[in-house]
Amino acid sequence: MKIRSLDVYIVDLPTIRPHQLAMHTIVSQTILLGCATDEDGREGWAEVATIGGASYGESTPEAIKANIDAYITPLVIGQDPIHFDKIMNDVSKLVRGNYFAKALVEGAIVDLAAKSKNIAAFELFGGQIHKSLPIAWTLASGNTETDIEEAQDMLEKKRHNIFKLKIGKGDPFQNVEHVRKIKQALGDQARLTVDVNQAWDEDTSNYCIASLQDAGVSMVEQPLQAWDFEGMSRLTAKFTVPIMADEAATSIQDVFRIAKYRAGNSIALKPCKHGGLTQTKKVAGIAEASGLGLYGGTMIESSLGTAMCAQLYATLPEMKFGTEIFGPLLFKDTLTTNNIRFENFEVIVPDGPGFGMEIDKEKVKHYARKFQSETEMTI
Ligand code: MUC
Ligand code: MG
Repeated sequence: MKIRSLDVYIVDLPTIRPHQLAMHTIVSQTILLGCATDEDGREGWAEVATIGGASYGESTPEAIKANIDAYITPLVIGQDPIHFDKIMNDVSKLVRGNYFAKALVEGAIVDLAAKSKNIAAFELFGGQIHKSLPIAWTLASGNTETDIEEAQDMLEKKRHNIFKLKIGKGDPFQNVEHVRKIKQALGDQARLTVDVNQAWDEDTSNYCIASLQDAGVSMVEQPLQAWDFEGMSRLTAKFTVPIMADEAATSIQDVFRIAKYRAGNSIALKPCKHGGLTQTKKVAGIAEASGLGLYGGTMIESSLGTAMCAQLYATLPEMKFGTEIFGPLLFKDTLTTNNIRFENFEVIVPDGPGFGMEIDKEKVKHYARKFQSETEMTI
């Protein structure tokens, strides 16, 4: 059975509260959905999410769609979806970079291939090792008291006991104070990590990470700019608190360099930034071989993108730092008719067919960008 069409939709989905990162505050998340169809009319769907236009990374939503439409779709039409790795290998010979675009295309093809065999997508990646995964929540309201109340509520509901604090916006010393207050309020009930999203230089990091370590933070994510491998290497050697590479850990070659130069002692996985699920497995292999701890990251995807992450992460032997695939819980609405289950501090891995999610086409039409006219939309 051959791939007949591949369509990409840009969707803006509102969040339940502003989500403040160092470089951008999300009130509406821009999501890309890819739909591949085969000659039987079967559909495969995938999702990648982007944060803050061009402020987080180079893959903007508009560029992802334009590059798929112009350069990737023509290479994919007429291929057999079960050959998803061969297809993406051929694509990579003619399309450089474009990791988010490749992840979206590969995901839609994988969903289609798995559905055509009536199996879960994780069966195509070696099978499911974990039925559920530990799940962190990100405290990012921009206000210390609100974050403390939110964390206490999550603990009471048994939803999360690991919290990632988004810092890096504003004065670094106030950032540290914010973390200290939250740690004091929560005590030993929860584990705290921080994500600086590249906002600090090395001097600031040296001073602030010492204080964060002292405050009992259990991991510091991407304090320096993504290109600063040497600085990350020095911080990793200096501190006992684990330093995690996120924005720096994209291609398999980047991850190999991180391993070789110890530019971080752990990495955040995200299928979108590695260029898809197959590439994510390769990244995990490099990490396993070199002793880098793994974290199941998110770009804050909705239910479909979260299912993709969960299904792939479920095939990896060990997630030393757990996961943070909380995306669906941050949105006011959902783009699927079914939803992901979160229970007892864990996310339950959905189990197929495909990624196990049913797209809600009315919702997709409702939230799709207005410049996409009804005639452009084939769903
Ligand atoms: C990031 O940089 O890790 C993940 C969770 C969150 O709140 O922001 C993202 C992106
Ligand atoms: Mg991060």
